[in-house]
Amino acid sequence: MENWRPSYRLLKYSFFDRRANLKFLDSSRTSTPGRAYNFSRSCELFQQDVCFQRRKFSTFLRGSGNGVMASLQNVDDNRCRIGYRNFASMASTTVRNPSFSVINSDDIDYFKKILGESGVVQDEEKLDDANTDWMRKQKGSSKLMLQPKSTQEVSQILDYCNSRCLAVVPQGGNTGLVGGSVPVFDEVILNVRGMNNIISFDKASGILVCEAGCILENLISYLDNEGFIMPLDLGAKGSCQIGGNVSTNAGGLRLIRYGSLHGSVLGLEAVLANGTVLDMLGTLRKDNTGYDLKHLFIGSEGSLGIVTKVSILTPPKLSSVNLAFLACKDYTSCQKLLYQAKRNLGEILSAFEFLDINAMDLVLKHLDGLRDPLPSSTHNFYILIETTGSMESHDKEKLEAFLLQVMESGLVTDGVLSQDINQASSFWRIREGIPEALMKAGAVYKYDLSLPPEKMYDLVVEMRGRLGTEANVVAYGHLGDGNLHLNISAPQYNDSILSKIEPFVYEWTSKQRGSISAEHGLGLMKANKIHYSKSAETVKLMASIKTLLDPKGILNPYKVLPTSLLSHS
Ligand code: FAD
Ligand code: 2HG
Ligand code: ZN
Repeated sequence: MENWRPSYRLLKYSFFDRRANLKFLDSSRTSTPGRAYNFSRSCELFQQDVCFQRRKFSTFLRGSGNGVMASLQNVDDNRCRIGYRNFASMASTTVRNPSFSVINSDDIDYFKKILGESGVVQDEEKLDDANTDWMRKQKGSSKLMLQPKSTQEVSQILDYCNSRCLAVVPQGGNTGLVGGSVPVFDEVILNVRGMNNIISFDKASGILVCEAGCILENLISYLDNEGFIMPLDLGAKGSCQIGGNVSTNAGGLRLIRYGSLHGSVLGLEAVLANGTVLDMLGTLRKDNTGYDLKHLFIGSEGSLGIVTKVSILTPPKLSSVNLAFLACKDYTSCQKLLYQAKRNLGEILSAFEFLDINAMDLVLKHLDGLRDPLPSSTHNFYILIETTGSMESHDKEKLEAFLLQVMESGLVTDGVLSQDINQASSFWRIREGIPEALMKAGAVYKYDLSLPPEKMYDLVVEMRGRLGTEANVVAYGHLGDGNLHLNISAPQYNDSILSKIEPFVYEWTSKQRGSISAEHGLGLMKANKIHYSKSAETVKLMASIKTLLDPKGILNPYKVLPTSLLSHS
């Protein structure tokens, strides 16, 4: 108990407090609710960092001859071969589907006719951004981005692309981490960012209906004013779109409390490859009339249709939020702590995140303005526990009793309770800043695994043994959901490191009947790895569904499924 700091008063960051604080931090934004009370400011810094990072990376990687970018070689007019160095899980070679047409001036004229000049983007700088993924591992060579403003326009675009056999990449905020949101070759980029209206919000039921291009953080702000929250929250909230979230079935920091989007999304509207609009935009909690087809579009990463509208159940905003930053000496203690937290905190537990010492060191080294919340000694593991409830005294009593118990039993060796909004924000920044810190550290091999929690850290230890001093193995993630983010950081990408990681990491995961993609999807990077987590029969059925809905394969080609299984390949 000696390390515990009783002087820290429990955090009571009511939503009023957060708004007030926000004004103080950034008067241009009036509300950024939920845990993300100060994200407006950090988000702006973050965006600048990313831009800077992009410039830095492109110079470094492209110029070094050691780059991860694809090099496109013309084979003939219609056929190109993309030659990837086999870095970080990408298909070693992907061949452009020769049945796809190449965009011509008649196509551009047609798109301008239906979308107007502003909906047809050919500007090089904008295209360069849209062609490059967040991790700067994939780069396409699209010459065209379309920005429709209505479902009807999306339908017209797809009808036309299908008849012309033009391949299309749906893109949202382009924050995906598996290379799914950018073209592989010259696919047309379709971004629904112009479709960003809230259609309705019913305060009685908490059901929000909105267009797919709404930025997640804007929805969070809107709902905060109405006394509600979004059931999902993630570090990329300032850029990602709800359509992208639904299409990836994004998990994030609240899944432990509110479940996956398969539960919260009540309905959606999607446009199929041939332009057919599927109206499945129900707002009912219960509807067992036939197959629930909306689920096909949740998590199919733009390979079956473009999501244009979403209906989502949002939980009420609760006034009492507490955040504890705790240290554990070993991984077994982290697991036991989770077990106890689920039992003792019960319905008020709203996040249970973990990071190991390597993740903590990386964040403190690469992100400005962050301090170790538990500086008195070093710790092997850190846990963030958030509680959210409706009665402050009750929540406080519960949390204090829980913390006393886990300190006394030795499960937790040190800890602080956030005492104000800024402190809570800096705790979250440590956890949410890890992907950004990894990008700053150099090359990163990223794995997003679902594993039995009791086995999870064995993989990390084995990986360290395999890699020795060649790379830094960093582990963190959504422990409460059994989701490990295993990141391997090195000064540069190289084949020796990769050969020690793969296929070992996939085989290990498969042996545990785990998933090789817990929440980020398969995209381009893992399309050919699906068999590690799904049976041959299941993958075959997926391929039949893809062929049924998109017979020419124009939607997000080369992604999600092995191309060899698709009849149009
Ligand atoms: P994009 O990246 O643009 O696209 C992702 C995929 O969806 C692509 O395959 C694309 O083709 C498809 N798509 C996009 N919009 C549509 C549409 N309207 N219709 C059909 N298909 C579409 N993910 C998590 O699950 N949990 C996290 O905690 C998390 N944290 C992150 C933190 C950081 C810092 C970053 C950079 C990423 C994080 N991600 C996380 C990954 C990413 O943010 C999510 O996958 C997010 O849902 C992607 O949304 P987006 O709008 O950026 O989509
Ligand atoms: C997170 O939880 C994201 O921070 C990103 O899902 C994970 O960078 C990663 O591996
Ligand atoms: Zn995550």
